[in-house]
Amino acid sequence: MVHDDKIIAGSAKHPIVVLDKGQHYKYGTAGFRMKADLLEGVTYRVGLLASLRSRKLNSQAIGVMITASHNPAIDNGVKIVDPQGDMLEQEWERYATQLVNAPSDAELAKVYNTLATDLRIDISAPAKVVYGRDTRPSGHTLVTALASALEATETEAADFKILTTPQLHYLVRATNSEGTPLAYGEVSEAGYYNKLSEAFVRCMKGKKIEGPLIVDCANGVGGPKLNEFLKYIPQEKLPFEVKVVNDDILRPEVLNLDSGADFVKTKQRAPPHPKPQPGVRCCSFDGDADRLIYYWIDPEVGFVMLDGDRISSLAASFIGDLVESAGLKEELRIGVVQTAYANGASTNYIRHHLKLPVICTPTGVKHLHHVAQGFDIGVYFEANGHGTVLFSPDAVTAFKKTDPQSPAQKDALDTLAALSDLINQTVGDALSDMLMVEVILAHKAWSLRDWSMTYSDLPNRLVRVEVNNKDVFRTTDAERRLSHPEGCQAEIDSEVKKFKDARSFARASGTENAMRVYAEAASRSEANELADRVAGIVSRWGV
Ligand code: 16G
Ligand code: MG
Repeated sequence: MVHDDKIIAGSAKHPIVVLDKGQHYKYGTAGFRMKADLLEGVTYRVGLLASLRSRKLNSQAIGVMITASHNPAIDNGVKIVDPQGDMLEQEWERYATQLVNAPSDAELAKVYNTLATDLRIDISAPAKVVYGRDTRPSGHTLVTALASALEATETEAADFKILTTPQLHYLVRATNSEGTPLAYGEVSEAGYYNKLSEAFVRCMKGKKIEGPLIVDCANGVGGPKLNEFLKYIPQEKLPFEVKVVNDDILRPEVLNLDSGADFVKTKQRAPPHPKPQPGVRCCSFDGDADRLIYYWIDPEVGFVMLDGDRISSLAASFIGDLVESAGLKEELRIGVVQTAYANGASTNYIRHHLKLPVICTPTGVKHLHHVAQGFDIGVYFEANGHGTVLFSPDAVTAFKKTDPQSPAQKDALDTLAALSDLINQTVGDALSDMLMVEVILAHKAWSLRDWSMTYSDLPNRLVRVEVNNKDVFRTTDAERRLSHPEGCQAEIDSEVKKFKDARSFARASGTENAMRVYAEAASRSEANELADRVAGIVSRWGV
């Protein structure tokens, strides 16, 4: 077939590492992610798939991002981004897995051709792939392998070099919408900064906010990108000082080390360096800047964290009020999407206080994103700080076309329109989310303490349980219950009943070989006790 010889020759230059018997590569929730030295051949093959996907979708540009997010520096990862900037369609994860596991160069060409035939893809049609990578040194080799696959398949390539993950998602959407009425923004990194800074200034409306903001960038790609972004905001329009810390990208070994959103969320404490001053507003990005967590050191109670659930309820409350002031409450449906990990207190607050519908989905951004698209305004966040707010085309039109009857209504409509430009519409974006939070705090004249007072989190605990075979565990009801092994859930239920305001669930991790158990209850000791008991049940059933 058309590309066979070139594909085979390229694959020989970027060979796949054959895994031990019984093991295979799998396109998971975060694409392929593992030790970087296993990824050269994988990335080459992902390039082949991206070219097929572009050809399948009328030659629209497909994105490829090379990053391992919050993982240690020796890891890397590669994932595919669909034309609108969302995650690869689930059906295609299977094809990625098939292509990557082809045992030889010749087999690879065969799988490629079979996919092209079965999916009715015209492999002589034009194809385009845009790509970027984070700051990991291994990214060089992987980008070379990717470029080689694009060359072998005669695919037009746009290398955007070092980027945050959400910037790459932005660029994919911007590329495909260029010149259309739905143009998303200029197709360049500068275009991304221009869009955000302009929208931020429109949202802020000259409002002030007390005190500096410390941003921990996990020594990842977010550091240089945030520093770059700050140059785009006129000094007098930035109503607070931003201090960027942990932005050392020259020493790869410090990437995600004792810093970043994942560290803060899982360890439930502030990064040790630089030591945060009591009372100062702080936030952390993760290694590829698609997660955000806020926190501060309270002089009385110590560390206080404001995670994805808090950002979600803050955004839902602010946007809900604006929609009401804009006179669009009857017209636009607002909803919040969470996973089973969302603290029960946040779900209660959103349902009963904000009076907004809440939908629970399985873990993984693609699930939340998809459900959020069903609303006119869909707020979705995972507790770990990944999330965004999606505005439907109808909502954006209503913000722009509604004729205001009062200055207050005009003000609300303008702020909503500006927010829809500020908030990344493709994927969770730490930089854009941080600007959104700052806008909301400025409008409400809130400190982090004010924000934290909206509700009290239920004490909770998350444990990781090693089992022999996590595949025997299957979930239902958005991962809140186990359907298999039969009988296991009944045991969990009978433990949960013994505790006040308690909830617990177990699910197999999608990113490592382990089970995760979450428990929450009225007191810390009860949450701990319940988590231990459920972990015990899971470990007995997992042998
Ligand atoms: C991936 C997901 C993240 C999820 C995490 C759960 C994306 C882009 N990332 O990192 O959303 O929270 O997996 O990990 O979807 P787990 O399955 O190991 O608990
Ligand atoms: Mg990340």
